[in-house]
Amino acid sequence: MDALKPKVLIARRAPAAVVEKLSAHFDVDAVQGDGVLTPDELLARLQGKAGAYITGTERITGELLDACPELRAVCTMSVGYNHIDLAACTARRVLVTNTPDVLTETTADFGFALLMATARRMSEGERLLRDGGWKSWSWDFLAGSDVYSSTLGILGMGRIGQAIARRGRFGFGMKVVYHNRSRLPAEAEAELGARYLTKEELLRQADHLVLVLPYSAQSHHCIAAAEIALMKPTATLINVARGGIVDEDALAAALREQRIAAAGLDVFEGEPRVNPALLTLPNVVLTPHIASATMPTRLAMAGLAADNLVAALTGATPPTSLNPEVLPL
Ligand code: 8YV
Repeated sequence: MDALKPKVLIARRAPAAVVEKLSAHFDVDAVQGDGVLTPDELLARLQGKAGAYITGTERITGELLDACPELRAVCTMSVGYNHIDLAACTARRVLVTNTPDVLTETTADFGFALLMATARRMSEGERLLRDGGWKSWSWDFLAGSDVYSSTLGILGMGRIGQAIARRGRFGFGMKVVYHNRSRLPAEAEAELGARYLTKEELLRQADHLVLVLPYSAQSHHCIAAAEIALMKPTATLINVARGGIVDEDALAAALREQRIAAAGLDVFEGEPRVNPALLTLPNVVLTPHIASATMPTRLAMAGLAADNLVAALTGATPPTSLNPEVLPL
């Protein structure tokens, strides 16, 4: 304990280097173990804290902020910040940071890997082999869909979307089409060879549709029954963004009736719970929210979140603030 140092909470088990770095500046209360604090536990642990080092599992609401008036900075080790009420933070002069850029390429690698695994039925094939179901060969045995030279659709053309587009265009000769809230500048479209479409046209044209858009009230269930109905029966749907973007019941029904060919999902509406309807389907590849999970990337994310917190509470400019209008302490 150091009465002079500001107090901060590390809300999840973090790399030793992060605890060390933060301990050099702050009086650190570090949660041990991998359990997630309940909202009440989080509120209790945040009492008297000036800073919170969190991940995507801790919800920061206006109500919580009102109950933690000393809180000045919330730094999340994630690029997504749908778990933080940014407007409520800004209104209360609480600085908020996230961890963009450092995970872009790693997440794009995984998005593409999930696309490949889904289109080429890799999980289905492995399950069949392990279960002793590989007895012979037939011309259409586990025949999937082509990735090379097909049409890659990207919904949400931010940093990660563009990194996936590059993989598709330059690595696999794919035609890239996209939809985004705002259209990319002409030079960026030319560099990626990407064509802007309406959301409806994107759904109609994509052979493989990758979801990489931020989650918000506006994007909640933006892929539901009506949208899936526009997709090709041979199409695959890949989600590496947030589970709530897809209506999972509608998706499960479409996969069951083979109205689309397959889906690859790294994110789910009720994580870590997975909709039971998805678990029984052969034509869906399911992974436990690991798109950014390489050791170098996770360490980079953790380090950036720590740098942000140090800056926010020591009067420096945090590298990746989400509300730069809130000045550091
Ligand atoms: C993280 C993510 O694994 O950065 C994000 O937004 O979804 C993932 O990279 C997770 O949210 C950890 O906080």
